[in-house]
Amino acid sequence: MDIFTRIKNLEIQGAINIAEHSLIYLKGFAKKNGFGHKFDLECDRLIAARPTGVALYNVIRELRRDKSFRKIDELLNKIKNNKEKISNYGEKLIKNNSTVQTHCHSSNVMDIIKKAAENKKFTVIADVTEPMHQGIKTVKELSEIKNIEVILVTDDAAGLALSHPCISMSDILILGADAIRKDGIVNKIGTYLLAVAAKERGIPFYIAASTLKYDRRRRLVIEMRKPSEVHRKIKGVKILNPAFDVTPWKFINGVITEDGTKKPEQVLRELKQV
Ligand code: RUB
Repeated sequence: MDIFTRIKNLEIQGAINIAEHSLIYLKGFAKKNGFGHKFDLECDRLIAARPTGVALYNVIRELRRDKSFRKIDELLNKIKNNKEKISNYGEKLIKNNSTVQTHCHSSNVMDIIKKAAENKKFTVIADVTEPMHQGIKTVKELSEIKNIEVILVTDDAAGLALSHPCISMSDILILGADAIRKDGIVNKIGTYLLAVAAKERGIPFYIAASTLKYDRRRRLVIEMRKPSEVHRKIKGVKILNPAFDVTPWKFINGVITEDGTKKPEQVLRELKQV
């Protein structure tokens, strides 16, 4: 199966994984075909496969300024080092005996949780994440880690974890991001609802994402996925299946980046710089 299909069908999922796999693919492509016109077309096809994923767009833009194997390796190293730094900063936010809540599957969040579990015991609540159930990937991966109690809930129950101890009250939410924009954080559908509920309960809401996800593009394209992921056809009903939503900054306490945890004002200032 080609990489475009693997991105589309979520076999390769998560913004930073998509950027990483794409770079590895482009390295192989350039070895066979060089860095000419065909290479440019391949870059365009990759960007179109995940329009919301700005890390993919940003690394390809940087690569196009210096089309070389050296640049590809430099970008791959940057992705790896950023992940490591984010996990070191993020793990400090997780306290011993606390409860962390997340949504979907973010490799940055997973790294933070795994790092924190090296010397702390805590609970992680994850929701299923309808309609494609990436939350299952999250809990399966976490079930292998000692020191963590893992709880899976439905998306509809996720709000209860913020308001009632029958699940285990969340102390903090940490989610990933596909894009960091002036208007807010773009992430898996459902993020916005969780952020609103967290604000209402006064529970800190953090995003873990590298500055490679700064999105200065004017237009935001929200990917509409297949209606069949939601339900089979119902006569007279239009089924919409947006894959991402936008959470405004007022709901976000901070962004855990490779440079440390930044307040929204700082991120907004940096987004203005080119
Ligand atoms: C995944 C998702 C993740 C972000 C960040 O959606 O929304 O939270 O992509 O992930 P999908 P990461 O499963 O549709 O790709 O931290 O790994 O970049």
